[in-house]
Amino acid sequence: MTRIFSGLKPTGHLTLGNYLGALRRWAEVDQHRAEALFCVVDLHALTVEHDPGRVRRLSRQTATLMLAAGLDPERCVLFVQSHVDEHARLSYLLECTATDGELRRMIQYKEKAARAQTSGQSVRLSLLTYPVLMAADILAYGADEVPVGEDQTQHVELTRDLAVRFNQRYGHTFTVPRATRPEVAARVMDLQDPMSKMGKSHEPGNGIVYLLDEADQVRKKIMRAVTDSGHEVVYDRERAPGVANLLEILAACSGGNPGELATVYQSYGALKKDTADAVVELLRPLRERHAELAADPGHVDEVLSAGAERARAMARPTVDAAYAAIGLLPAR
Ligand code: AQP
Repeated sequence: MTRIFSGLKPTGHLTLGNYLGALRRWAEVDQHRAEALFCVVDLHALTVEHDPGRVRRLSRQTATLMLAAGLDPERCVLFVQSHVDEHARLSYLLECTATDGELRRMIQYKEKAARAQTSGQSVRLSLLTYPVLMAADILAYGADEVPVGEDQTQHVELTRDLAVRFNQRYGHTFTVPRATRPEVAARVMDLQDPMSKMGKSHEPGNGIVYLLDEADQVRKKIMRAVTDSGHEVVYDRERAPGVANLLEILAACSGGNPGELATVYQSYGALKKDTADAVVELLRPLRERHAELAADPGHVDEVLSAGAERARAMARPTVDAAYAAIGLLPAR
């Protein structure tokens, strides 16, 4: 059976981009067709300046939202990365497989390092090695597929390179995974700056729709979205990125096609109104279920504890095999 792995970083409140680009498909499709592991990748949240209490709160909130979105612990393994030591154990071996040059070429590293420097912060070494830990997350479980949004494709490519290199040098140990992407909304853009993606760790503002926003806030943000200088509703990511973003969001919510939807609208106002309605309706059940689950944090913790136990048992044989293959003396 196909095995899949994916995760969410607790670096901020989850956004509409995280939902449309990742979480919704995990819940609606992936957990039903494969042996699936979904993880709150909390170690990745430490690669940038962070508040310890906030990371802890966001980790539980992220797990709660994953359950609220429909991830079912009977169908998939849901857990927190730092609860399973195998991720960090394997990451070191992969650091001994990756090169400095290939990590410095990662686009996310360049963008986040530049952002840290602009705000006067030093760049943590873990920001550079982050894709190696991500490779360990995936390879430890022998995942065949990694469902991610567009921004993570380069990291999955690196994971493939490391797996192939390790296998060639030390003998076959890892499954070589591939990235899979949603057909629409693989990259939801910021509503106020449609040239940059809607990111959960970005400065909060009207450009970002959070999954836990009240319906009124969602409506206000979408109605205020930056559109383009013309009046015609066309689907053109290059020349009309603001309108294209709204069409993609609407298509993702309603199951339509952005190009075809463009022909339906005569004005930006009508497009915004329908998009706002569609997003509010999409998020309503998720917010309601989140409220129920958040009232019982003990239940969420039990799910995470059982998930970590299952994940550990799945990862350990592969990580032990990698330790042996690379030349380390087994502990007795
Ligand atoms: N704007 C987006 N559109 C579509 N998909 C998106 N994803 C993130 N933003 C968008 C997908 O959501 C998953 C979350 O991955 P992550 O938590 O590791 O964070 P990320 O990819 O770095 O995205 P964020 O939310 O922008 O986090 P920050 O701001 O901390 O960097 C991935 O599958 C991602 O593709």
